[in-house]
Parts: sequence; structure tokens; C-alpha cells
Amino acid sequence: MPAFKIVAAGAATALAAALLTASATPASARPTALAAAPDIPVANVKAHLSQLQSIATANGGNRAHGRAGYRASIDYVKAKLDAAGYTTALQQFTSGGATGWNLVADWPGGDANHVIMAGAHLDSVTAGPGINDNGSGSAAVLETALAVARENLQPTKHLRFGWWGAEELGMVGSRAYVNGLASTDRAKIDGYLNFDMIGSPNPGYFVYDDNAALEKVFKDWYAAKGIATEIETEGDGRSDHAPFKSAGIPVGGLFSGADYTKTSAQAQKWGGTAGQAFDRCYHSSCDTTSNINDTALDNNSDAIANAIWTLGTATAPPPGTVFENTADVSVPDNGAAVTSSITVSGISGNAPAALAVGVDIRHTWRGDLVVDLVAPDGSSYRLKNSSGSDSADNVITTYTVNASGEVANGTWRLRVQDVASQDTGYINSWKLTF
Ligand code: DTR
Ligand code: CA
Ligand code: ZN
Ligand code: ZN
Repeated sequence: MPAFKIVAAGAATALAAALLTASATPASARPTALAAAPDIPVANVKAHLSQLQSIATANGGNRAHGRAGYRASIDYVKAKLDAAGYTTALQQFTSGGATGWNLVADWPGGDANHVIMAGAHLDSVTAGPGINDNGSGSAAVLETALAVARENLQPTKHLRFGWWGAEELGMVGSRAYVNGLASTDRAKIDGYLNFDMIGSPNPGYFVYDDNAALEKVFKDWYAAKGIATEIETEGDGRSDHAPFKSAGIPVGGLFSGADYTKTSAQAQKWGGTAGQAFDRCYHSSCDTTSNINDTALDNNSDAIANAIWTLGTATAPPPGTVFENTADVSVPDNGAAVTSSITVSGISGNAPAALAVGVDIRHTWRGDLVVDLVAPDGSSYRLKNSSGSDSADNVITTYTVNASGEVANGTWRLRVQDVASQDTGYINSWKLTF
């Protein structure tokens, strides 16, 4: 397994150094969080669910768009956030001839140009109280926001939370929110995390795979707890992350399953009942406070808090940051070119006019080799031409490339080709210094 790492050159703090053991494809380099997230008391999350249940019971048995139960749900969540010091705003929209509302809550502080957002739809179907779908996501996001306030977290990035209306009518509220954002404001959202059904009674642990870096935050957290996860494949676009993704905003999230059936293999790793739906009360009147698996709700709530703390307090790598790939790649003798890639992230703007490209290729008769740097947009920079007379071994040197025309973030590649027979070798490592 190749080890990819980001090390800060110069006087940068140790904070910016984070060793990432990447999966098959290098995840973006990302420094560690400033502070660890607190445990989210599942009892607090369940207390919100009890309130939402009472609201539904007092309002015709549901919390659906256009019904009194939805507005009462919004008022409950807003009151908690106002009391905790959030800046809240209600966004009104109309769907199906009925008025709906989104609730957006900003935690004061953090870099307004880099927003981390988490959200959940607060509406239910008309058939029932919608406690798992989606009181669970709404309550977990609410309790995470309240934990931010309790800890008086001072994140490096700006934290925003959203509760969406009319998701059950087709992500109407979240789409209204995204479409109402100026493009400059959309560009400031570094990531949107969606939580829709995270306490299913026969739970699975599914992670959205729309963005590798966001997916990794959740997968690493669950791996550290010894809980297996699967990629959420029930259908992209089936919840409020879809409008954000369509707008080009990186999205991630968690899901514990709906009306699909848990397989025996899944029951082996997660427990529960094979051959039964993850949530037998999906979109039904029995989606009440009895329709919740406390362990799944607790785990997912804690995973949400970890993601907010990790993503919200991460610091961008300082200038002079090195991105390195130490995986060996063999170079076929007199054959096709091979590449080794490095995914760069957290560097704003373009690459420098003097981008240092450190190369370490072990190869007898190095004159056989042609070496290029390929930028994320595919443009290529020749580092070394072949030379029939250069019989020395190995190419261990640093090239300086004027890459100021290239956006820094993205996947860079070192391309190496052996263009003469006999003499073989491999890429030992290479690195980019920004
Ligand atoms: N459409 C959601 C439930 C749902 C079904 N598949 C997924 C996948 C990911 C998130 C949510 C869902 C609803 O009924 O609210
Ligand atoms: Ca917990
Ligand atoms: Zn639903
Ligand atoms: Zn839902």
C-alpha cells in the first residue's frame, strides 16, 4: 500500500504535517483537526426525536410539507439554535401551492470564504411522523450544532447547518437554497454533508462516495471504531445532497438504509435481520420513536461531530508544502510510458512559477528515459529527454518548472518512458513542493 504524505517544509508547524495512508487512489492530502470532537450524547438526540414525535402527534400525525407539523418542527429547531447563539434564517418557498421553509443556521466566526455545511431534511411524508426519515438526521445535525456551541468551537472554516423543507416532494427546499445562492457564495462551500435516515431499526452503515476526501473522513472514523462500512449505492440523487452536487459542491454523508433488504452478508457484519428491510416503516405511520436503532443513531451522530470538527478545524497546508508519492512503479523496457500520481489539495490558486519537482528514478543507462510532468488539466512539461550517450545510472534530481499557468489543486502525474531496449528500472519516488 503506497504511503502518501504531506510534509510542511521550512518553519511550518507540525500541525500541517499529516501522514495519509491512501487507498488505491491517493486521497487528497489533509492535515489533522485542531481538536477532537466531543461525544454526542444519544440521549440528547433521542430527546429531540421525542419532541418531533409529540409535534406530529399534536398535528394530525405527521410533519409533512404544508402541514402545521412541519412549521412546528422548524420552530422547535430554530428556538434551540437561537438560544445557543447561532445566527438563524428562515427561507420561505412554495411547493404544490403550500408554503415551505428552510432553516439555515450559521455559527459566528471562521473563514467565510471556506464554509463547511451539514444538513438534513426536516419534513416527513404525510403518512406518518417521519422519526427515522428524517427526524434522525435532523436531530443528529441539531445536536452536533448544539455541541459546537457548548464547546464554543472556534473553527478555522465557517460552519453552517441547514434543515430542508419538502425533500419528500423531490428535494424542493434544498434545491431552492442552492439555486438561491450567488455563484460566488456556492464557491465558498468547501463541502456539504447530508444526513437522511441515520437511525434505521435494522441498520446498515453506508457512506456516500461522491467525494473521496469527505468519504475518507467517515470511513476512517468507522474503521477506527471497528465498524465496517459500505458505499451508499441506493441511488445517487435521492436526497438533499443532489442539488449541492449538481452545483459542483463536494458532498458526503451517511445513511442507515431504507426499504431495501439487508443481505445475510450484511447481517453478518452489522447484526440485525437478514432478509428484512433496513427500515420496515419507511414512509409509513409506524415511523415513530420506536422505529429507531439507538446504536446506529449514536454512532452516526458521533461520526457527524467528528466530521464537523475534522473538516471545520483543518488548516490549509502552509506555503512550502511537499506532496510526495513513494510508491514504486516499474518502467517497462523499451515500452509504454508509465505514470505515478499525486493529488494536491488545500493549495489556493495556481502552482508557482518555480514548482520544484523532485524525481528519484532507479534505472541503469538513464539515457533510455524520457520524463514528463503532467498537470491536472493534462498539459505536459518535458523534464528530461532521452540520450543515447548518457550511460550513467539513475535520475535523482530536482527540476524547476514554471507551472504558474496551472491550477495547483488536482492530480499531477510523473510520466516516464524507456525508449531503448536493455537496461530497466523503476520510479522510486517523486514529490512536488509548492
Ligand atoms: N429518498 C430518501 C430516502 C433514501 C433512499 N435512498 C437514499 C440514499 C441516500 C439518502 C437517502 C435515501 C427519503 O425518502 O427521504
Ligand atoms: Ca455518542
Ligand atoms: Zn422519505
Ligand atoms: Zn429522507
